[in-house]
Amino acid sequence: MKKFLDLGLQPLANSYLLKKDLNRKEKKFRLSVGFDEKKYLVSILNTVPKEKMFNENYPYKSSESYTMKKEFRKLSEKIKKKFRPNMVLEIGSNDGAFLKNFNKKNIVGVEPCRNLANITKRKGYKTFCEYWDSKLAKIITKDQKIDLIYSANTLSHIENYSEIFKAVDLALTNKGVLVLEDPSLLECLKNGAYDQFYCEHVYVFSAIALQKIIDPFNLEIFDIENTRTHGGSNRYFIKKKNNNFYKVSKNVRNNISKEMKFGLHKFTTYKNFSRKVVKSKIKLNKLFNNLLKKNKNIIGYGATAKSCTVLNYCKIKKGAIKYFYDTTSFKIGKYLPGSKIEIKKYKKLNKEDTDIVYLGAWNFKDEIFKKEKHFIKSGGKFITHIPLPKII
Ligand code: JHZ
Repeated sequence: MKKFLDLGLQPLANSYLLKKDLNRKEKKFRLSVGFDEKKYLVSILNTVPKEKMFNENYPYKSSESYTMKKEFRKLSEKIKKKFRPNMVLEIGSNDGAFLKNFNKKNIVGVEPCRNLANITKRKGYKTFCEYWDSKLAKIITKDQKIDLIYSANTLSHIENYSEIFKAVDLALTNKGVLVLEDPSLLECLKNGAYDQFYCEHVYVFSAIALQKIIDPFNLEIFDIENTRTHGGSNRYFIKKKNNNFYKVSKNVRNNISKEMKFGLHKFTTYKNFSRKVVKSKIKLNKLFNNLLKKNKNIIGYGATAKSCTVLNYCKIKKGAIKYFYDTTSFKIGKYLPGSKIEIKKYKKLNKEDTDIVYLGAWNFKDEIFKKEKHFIKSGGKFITHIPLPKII
């Protein structure tokens, strides 16, 4: 693994602080990112034990976003029509935003964060509050194997992907399909989205890397869809190699050639990216400093895990952002890790309260701009660092 990017000392991205803990020293780890030239795999170099991140205090809820709910609804309709699965399983079912589109008899969730698994259980969906592995796969499929396994924004969080694919092979019927969805490395590099790297994102995948890592598990990608969620993601459709029911689509070849053309197989591409990241940091600081000189009242919108990387890496001046607005119940009243900026319950933006808003949830820009059209009409502005720091 060759290191190409150093994002400094970082706290755990989703460890929001209570007011009483503000003076306590936070545990930090070095966030650096590397490239494996054999596997074409990009990953962070110091990993954090999963139990420290995915436990009963996990704050992120998929159901909080209109965009995600809409995407899950659309995808589940497509899955039902195209694959007609009798039994579906979701790895990392969070608070049930995807599960809820299926009949309770036909789907099962796996979610290690107890607070989230409990929400789904309360909705009446069978959910195993465990980490997905071969042992659990055997228990779940004792009587019936799975026709379709779905997992969004989860594989990139799991260091030991071998165990995941072993368990998938055990659980899936021979004609079964695995659908994986994660941020696209190509989009991440194109957008300068270095904030896709934080403790939870052990990997940011490309199609060329995923193809290599699933090969030893008798699995192959037969289709890829590019989606706009989370700043540009890939949805991979995967089957067992000896399943001739599905033909390999030309989308696979097209995605791979796009990635090779961009140079995702070459270390120099990543070194160039890291130079751009350093420039982005300098520019973002300049932008904040200029606004503060003009006494602008700046707040943040969307206290994302990604914001943790940006605020701590760029060392944004204390007090530069007065507070963040967020809709997530688990985050409200707490403080962002590292920067210790307060998170307040979301209120519609108003020019009287703020001049300019830092877009922490830049990946939901369209949804947010629609919601805040009055603020925008009245001259309200946003700061974004994607693809480069600027005011919009
Ligand atoms: P969002 C999390 O990352 C963590 P984050 C995790 N590691 C991951 O991979 C992705 O999710 C999938 C708020 N918001 O989705 C809600 C508003 O307040 O970009 C969320 O706190 N108002 C699992 O945290 C945050 O922004 C709004 O109108 O980087 C969005 O977080 C909208 C749209 C969002 O993920």
